[in-house]
Amino acid sequence: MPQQYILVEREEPIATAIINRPDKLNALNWDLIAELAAELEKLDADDAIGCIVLTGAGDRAFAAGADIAEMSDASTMRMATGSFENWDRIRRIHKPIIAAVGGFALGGGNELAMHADIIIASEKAKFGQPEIQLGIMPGAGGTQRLAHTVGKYKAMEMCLTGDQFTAQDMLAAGLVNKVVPEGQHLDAAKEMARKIASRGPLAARMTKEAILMAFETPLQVGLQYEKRLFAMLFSTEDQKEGMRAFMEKRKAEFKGR
Ligand code: CO8
Repeated sequence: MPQQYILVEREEPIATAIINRPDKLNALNWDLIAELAAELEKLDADDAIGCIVLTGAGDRAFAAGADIAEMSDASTMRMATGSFENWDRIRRIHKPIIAAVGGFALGGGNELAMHADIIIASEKAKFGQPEIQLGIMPGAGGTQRLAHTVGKYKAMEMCLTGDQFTAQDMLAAGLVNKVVPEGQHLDAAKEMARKIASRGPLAARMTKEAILMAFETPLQVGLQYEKRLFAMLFSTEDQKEGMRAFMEKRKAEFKGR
């Protein structure tokens, strides 16, 4: 597929994937999501990249939702089959993803931000699930991830009113990690990405896997899962290097092995 909607900027050991459809407030059409999944998978397989930043082009939007024009005449079967496969590919990315949100993150845009592992927002960012105003409801995980993240009551308010919420609201609700002044969200996300990328890549991958598992399992099962991943890390060179570096009072040099 020729690259059209997603720009990738590499600044090893991090990379930034930019949703590049600013004239439509980065509305997510099917081809765009397919391209995003493909680009993220390439970065996921790239040993030179330790953390991925995901952002939207322009200063108005991360993404203002799924493309309403494209969906308006869609059949039930079109929506039920195929349309979620590429979202699922994004869910399965192993490397940490930081969403840098500078403007609207609405509907599918908010759901995409919730496919990331950390969300950094500009004070101008606006979050919401406006689907109900279109006579539909969230379909790419919004009801579930919001209920897990902000709790039943805020999730109900967001999805039932369709209102927009400020970055400060979402910080208080636990959806956003950090709010920064207008225009600084990308730099702040990159700064955190560089920090994460400087840590052991295998440990980062397993940490992400273990935390996401907390949403899938009862506590005892999750604790067993964590213990296994924890023990597995003792078979890596990175663990030996990390602990040796601590004792030798120097910075560890991780190799992802
Ligand atoms: N889809 C398509 N086009 C859009 C979208 C969108 N979601 N959002 C904005 N645009 C377009 C506008 O049509 C407009 O295009 P044009 O200039 O050609 O007319 C351009 O972007 C600029 O937008 P506005 O002129 O509307 O800008 P405003 O500043 O007046 O308003 C808003 C900004 C408030 C963000 C407004 O654009 C808006 O309400 N957008 C729609 C928000 C929304 O309802 N999002 C939810 C969509 S439904 C959804 O996401 C379901 C997810 C299901 C996922 C599963 C899929 C398989």
